[in-house]
Amino acid sequence: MKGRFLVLEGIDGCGKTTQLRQLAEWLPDSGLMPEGATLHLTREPGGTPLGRALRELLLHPPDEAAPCPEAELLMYAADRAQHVQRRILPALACGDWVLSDRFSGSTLAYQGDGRGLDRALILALERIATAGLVPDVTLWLDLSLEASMARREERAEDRIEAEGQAFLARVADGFRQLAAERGWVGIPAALSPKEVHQAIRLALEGHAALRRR
Ligand code: Z5A
Repeated sequence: MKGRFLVLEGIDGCGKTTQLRQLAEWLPDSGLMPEGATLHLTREPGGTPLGRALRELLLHPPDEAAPCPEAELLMYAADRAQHVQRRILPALACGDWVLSDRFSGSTLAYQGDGRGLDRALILALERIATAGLVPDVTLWLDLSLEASMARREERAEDRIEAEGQAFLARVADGFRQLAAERGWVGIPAALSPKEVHQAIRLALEGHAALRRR
Protein backbone atom coordinates (compact mmCIF):
# COMPACT_ATOMS: atom_id res chain seq x y z
CA MET A 1 0.00 0.00 0.00
CA LYS A 2 1.38 3.39 -0.98
CA GLY A 3 0.31 6.61 0.72
CA ARG A 4 -0.58 9.90 -0.93
CA PHE A 5 1.48 13.06 -1.34
CA LEU A 6 -0.35 16.40 -1.32
CA VAL A 7 1.28 19.80 -1.84
CA LEU A 8 0.18 23.41 -1.36
CA GLU A 9 1.85 25.96 -3.66
CA GLY A 10 1.50 29.67 -4.36
CA ILE A 11 3.06 33.11 -3.84
CA ASP A 12 4.04 34.52 -0.44
CA GLY A 13 1.05 35.06 1.84
CA CYS A 14 -1.43 33.13 -0.34
CA GLY A 15 -2.71 31.26 2.74
CA LYS A 16 -0.85 27.93 2.64
CA THR A 17 -0.10 27.82 6.35
CA THR A 18 -3.70 28.71 7.24
CA GLN A 19 -5.09 26.01 4.93
CA LEU A 20 -2.55 23.41 6.03
CA ARG A 21 -3.83 23.79 9.60
CA GLN A 22 -7.46 23.40 8.49
CA LEU A 23 -6.61 20.35 6.39
CA ALA A 24 -4.79 18.84 9.37
CA GLU A 25 -8.10 18.92 11.26
CA TRP A 26 -10.33 17.76 8.44
CA LEU A 27 -8.36 15.19 6.41
CA PRO A 28 -7.92 12.42 9.02
CA ASP A 29 -11.72 12.16 9.48
CA SER A 30 -12.66 13.04 5.90
CA GLY A 31 -13.18 9.47 4.80
CA LEU A 32 -10.47 9.91 2.15
CA MET A 33 -7.60 8.45 4.16
CA PRO A 34 -7.54 4.72 4.79
CA GLU A 35 -8.02 3.47 8.34
CA GLY A 36 -4.75 3.51 10.29
CA ALA A 37 -2.94 5.93 7.95
CA THR A 38 -1.25 8.93 9.59
CA LEU A 39 -1.20 12.45 8.13
CA HIS A 40 2.30 14.01 8.17
CA LEU A 41 2.47 17.81 7.95
CA THR A 42 5.66 19.24 6.58
CA ARG A 43 7.15 22.11 4.60
CA GLU A 44 9.97 23.24 2.34
CA PRO A 45 12.39 24.51 3.17
CA GLY A 46 12.68 23.00 6.64
CA GLY A 47 11.01 19.58 6.73
CA THR A 48 14.03 17.85 8.32
CA PRO A 49 16.71 18.88 10.87
CA LEU A 50 19.14 19.57 7.98
CA GLY A 51 16.37 21.46 6.20
CA ARG A 52 15.73 23.66 9.25
CA ALA A 53 19.39 24.72 9.28
CA LEU A 54 19.22 25.43 5.52
CA ARG A 55 15.95 27.37 5.95
CA GLU A 56 17.60 29.73 8.41
CA LEU A 57 20.53 30.31 6.03
CA LEU A 58 18.17 30.80 3.07
CA LEU A 59 15.66 33.14 4.67
CA HIS A 60 17.51 34.91 7.51
CA PRO A 61 21.26 34.79 6.80
CA PRO A 62 23.68 37.33 8.25
CA ASP A 63 24.46 39.80 5.41
CA GLU A 64 27.88 38.29 4.65
CA ALA A 65 26.37 34.78 4.36
CA ALA A 66 23.54 35.58 1.89
CA PRO A 67 23.72 32.96 -0.91
CA CYS A 68 24.16 33.97 -4.57
CA PRO A 69 21.30 32.73 -6.86
CA GLU A 70 23.19 29.56 -7.88
CA ALA A 71 24.01 28.68 -4.26
CA GLU A 72 20.38 29.40 -3.32
CA LEU A 73 19.18 26.96 -6.00
CA LEU A 74 21.49 24.23 -4.72
CA MET A 75 20.42 24.83 -1.10
CA TYR A 76 16.72 24.43 -1.97
CA ALA A 77 17.63 21.25 -3.89
CA ALA A 78 19.61 19.91 -0.90
CA ASP A 79 16.71 20.65 1.44
CA ARG A 80 14.37 18.77 -0.93
CA ALA A 81 16.62 15.73 -1.41
CA GLN A 82 16.90 15.27 2.36
CA HIS A 83 13.15 15.84 2.79
CA VAL A 84 12.22 13.30 0.11
CA GLN A 85 14.68 10.60 1.26
CA ARG A 86 14.37 10.95 5.03
CA ARG A 87 10.78 12.01 5.53
CA ILE A 88 8.42 11.79 2.57
CA LEU A 89 9.31 8.47 0.91
CA PRO A 90 9.48 6.53 4.22
CA ALA A 91 6.04 7.87 5.21
CA LEU A 92 4.49 7.03 1.81
CA ALA A 93 6.00 3.55 1.93
CA CYS A 94 4.07 2.91 5.18
CA GLY A 95 0.81 3.95 3.51
CA ASP A 96 0.73 7.31 5.32
CA TRP A 97 -0.29 10.63 3.76
CA VAL A 98 2.05 13.60 3.53
CA LEU A 99 0.89 17.22 3.18
CA SER A 100 3.68 19.66 2.33
CA ASP A 101 3.70 23.46 2.31
CA ARG A 102 5.66 23.90 -0.99
CA PHE A 103 7.63 21.40 -3.12
CA SER A 104 9.60 21.46 -6.39
CA GLY A 105 7.18 23.82 -8.19
CA SER A 106 8.40 26.59 -5.89
CA THR A 107 11.94 26.23 -7.23
CA LEU A 108 10.78 26.57 -10.83
CA ALA A 109 8.72 29.65 -9.91
CA TYR A 110 11.15 31.45 -7.53
CA GLN A 111 14.60 30.44 -8.81
CA GLY A 112 13.48 29.92 -12.44
CA ASP A 113 10.98 32.69 -13.19
CA GLY A 114 11.93 34.94 -10.26
CA ARG A 115 15.74 34.77 -10.43
CA GLY A 116 15.95 33.85 -14.12
CA LEU A 117 18.08 30.72 -13.61
CA ASP A 118 18.20 28.17 -16.41
CA ARG A 119 15.06 26.01 -16.53
CA ALA A 120 16.81 22.92 -17.94
CA LEU A 121 19.30 23.05 -15.07
CA ILE A 122 16.47 23.38 -12.53
CA LEU A 123 14.64 20.43 -14.08
CA ALA A 124 17.82 18.31 -13.91
CA LEU A 125 18.21 19.18 -10.21
CA GLU A 126 14.52 18.45 -9.66
CA ARG A 127 15.07 14.91 -10.95
CA ILE A 128 17.92 14.39 -8.47
CA ALA A 129 16.23 16.03 -5.48
CA THR A 130 12.81 14.40 -5.90
CA ALA A 131 14.10 10.99 -7.05
CA GLY A 132 11.17 11.09 -9.47
CA LEU A 133 8.53 11.65 -6.79
CA VAL A 134 5.55 13.60 -8.17
CA PRO A 135 2.77 14.85 -5.86
CA ASP A 136 -0.58 13.05 -6.23
CA VAL A 137 -2.30 16.44 -5.91
CA THR A 138 -0.91 19.97 -5.97
CA LEU A 139 -3.27 22.69 -4.77
CA TRP A 140 -2.30 26.09 -6.19
CA LEU A 141 -3.65 28.93 -4.05
CA ASP A 142 -4.20 31.63 -6.65
CA LEU A 143 -3.88 35.12 -5.12
CA SER A 144 -3.20 38.50 -6.76
CA LEU A 145 0.04 40.39 -6.05
CA GLU A 146 -1.92 43.23 -4.46
CA ALA A 147 -3.69 40.89 -2.03
CA SER A 148 -0.43 39.12 -1.23
CA MET A 149 1.28 42.40 -0.35
CA ALA A 150 -1.68 43.71 1.65
CA ARG A 151 -1.75 40.54 3.76
CA ARG A 152 1.96 40.84 4.56
CA GLU A 153 2.03 44.61 5.14
CA GLU A 154 2.54 44.49 8.90
CA ARG A 155 4.97 41.57 8.90
CA ALA A 156 8.79 41.59 8.89
CA GLU A 157 10.04 40.40 5.48
CA ASP A 158 12.43 37.48 5.00
CA ARG A 159 15.23 37.64 2.39
CA ILE A 160 13.05 36.34 -0.48
CA GLU A 161 10.01 38.48 0.38
CA ALA A 162 12.31 41.52 0.36
CA GLU A 163 12.95 41.01 -3.40
CA GLY A 164 9.95 43.26 -4.15
CA GLN A 165 7.02 43.51 -6.52
CA ALA A 166 8.66 42.89 -9.94
CA PHE A 167 10.27 39.69 -8.63
CA LEU A 168 6.99 38.51 -7.11
CA ALA A 169 5.14 39.29 -10.37
CA ARG A 170 7.51 36.97 -12.29
CA VAL A 171 7.04 34.28 -9.62
CA ALA A 172 3.25 34.62 -9.84
CA ASP A 173 3.37 34.25 -13.66
CA GLY A 174 5.58 31.20 -13.19
CA PHE A 175 3.07 29.56 -10.85
CA ARG A 176 0.21 30.26 -13.28
CA GLN A 177 2.12 28.61 -16.13
CA LEU A 178 3.19 25.63 -14.00
CA ALA A 179 -0.37 25.06 -12.77
CA ALA A 180 -1.50 24.72 -16.40
CA GLU A 181 1.46 22.56 -17.47
CA ARG A 182 1.36 20.19 -14.50
CA GLY A 183 -2.39 19.85 -13.99
CA TRP A 184 -2.46 21.52 -10.57
CA VAL A 185 -5.79 22.27 -8.93
CA GLY A 186 -6.35 26.06 -8.89
CA ILE A 187 -8.07 27.39 -5.76
CA PRO A 188 -9.29 31.02 -5.62
CA ALA A 189 -7.38 32.20 -2.55
CA ALA A 190 -8.88 35.70 -2.13
CA LEU A 191 -12.03 34.21 -0.57
CA SER A 192 -12.38 33.98 3.23
CA PRO A 193 -10.27 31.26 4.92
CA LYS A 194 -13.42 29.20 5.46
CA GLU A 195 -14.46 29.50 1.79
CA VAL A 196 -10.96 28.58 0.61
CA HIS A 197 -11.08 25.52 2.89
CA GLN A 198 -14.46 24.52 1.42
CA ALA A 199 -13.10 24.86 -2.13
CA ILE A 200 -10.12 22.66 -1.21
CA ARG A 201 -12.37 20.04 0.38
CA LEU A 202 -14.52 19.87 -2.75
CA ALA A 203 -11.44 19.56 -4.95
CA LEU A 204 -9.94 16.75 -2.85
CA GLU A 205 -13.21 14.84 -2.50
CA GLY A 206 -13.58 14.79 -6.29
CA HIS A 207 -9.94 14.09 -7.17
CA ALA A 208 -9.30 10.83 -8.99
CA ALA A 209 -5.80 10.46 -7.47
CA LEU A 210 -7.28 10.23 -3.96
CA ARG A 211 -9.83 7.50 -4.65
CA ARG A 212 -9.20 4.28 -2.76
CA ARG A 213 -7.35 1.85 -4.99
N1 Z5A B 1 11.23 29.23 -1.75
C1 Z5A B 1 12.01 29.30 -2.89
O1 Z5A B 1 12.43 30.39 -3.28
N2 Z5A B 1 12.29 28.16 -3.57
C2 Z5A B 1 11.86 26.94 -3.16
O2 Z5A B 1 12.16 25.93 -3.80
C3 Z5A B 1 11.06 26.88 -1.97
C4 Z5A B 1 10.75 28.04 -1.31
C5 Z5A B 1 10.57 25.55 -1.48
C6 Z5A B 1 9.69 29.97 2.09
O3 Z5A B 1 8.99 30.61 2.97
C7 Z5A B 1 10.30 30.97 1.15
O4 Z5A B 1 11.21 30.23 0.36
C8 Z5A B 1 9.24 31.52 0.22
C9 Z5A B 1 9.52 30.87 -1.11
C10 Z5A B 1 10.95 30.46 -1.00
N3 Z5A B 1 9.39 32.89 -0.11
N4 Z5A B 1 9.19 33.76 0.66
N5 Z5A B 1 9.02 34.45 1.45
P1 Z5A B 1 7.56 30.12 3.46
O5 Z5A B 1 6.95 29.12 2.55
O6 Z5A B 1 7.72 29.78 4.86
O7 Z5A B 1 6.91 31.53 3.33
P2 Z5A B 1 5.72 32.00 2.47
O8 Z5A B 1 5.31 31.19 1.35
O9 Z5A B 1 6.07 33.41 2.18
O10 Z5A B 1 4.60 31.77 3.54
P3 Z5A B 1 3.79 32.81 4.27
O11 Z5A B 1 4.14 34.22 3.99
O12 Z5A B 1 3.78 32.39 5.69
O13 Z5A B 1 2.43 32.65 3.54
P4 Z5A B 1 1.33 31.50 3.56
O14 Z5A B 1 1.72 30.41 4.48
O15 Z5A B 1 1.01 31.16 2.17
O16 Z5A B 1 0.09 32.27 4.15
P5 Z5A B 1 -0.50 32.35 5.66
O17 Z5A B 1 0.63 32.47 6.63
O18 Z5A B 1 -1.50 31.31 5.84
O19 Z5A B 1 -1.25 33.72 5.52
C11 Z5A B 1 -0.58 34.94 5.38
C12 Z5A B 1 -1.43 36.04 6.08
O20 Z5A B 1 -2.69 36.16 5.41
C13 Z5A B 1 -1.76 35.74 7.56
O21 Z5A B 1 -1.84 36.95 8.24
C14 Z5A B 1 -3.15 35.09 7.48
O22 Z5A B 1 -3.89 35.27 8.64
C15 Z5A B 1 -3.76 35.83 6.30
N6 Z5A B 1 -4.70 35.00 5.54
C16 Z5A B 1 -4.57 33.68 5.21
N7 Z5A B 1 -5.63 33.28 4.48
C17 Z5A B 1 -6.43 34.36 4.32
C18 Z5A B 1 -7.66 34.57 3.65
N8 Z5A B 1 -8.28 33.58 2.98
N9 Z5A B 1 -8.21 35.81 3.67
C19 Z5A B 1 -7.58 36.82 4.33
N10 Z5A B 1 -6.41 36.69 5.02
C20 Z5A B 1 -5.84 35.47 4.99
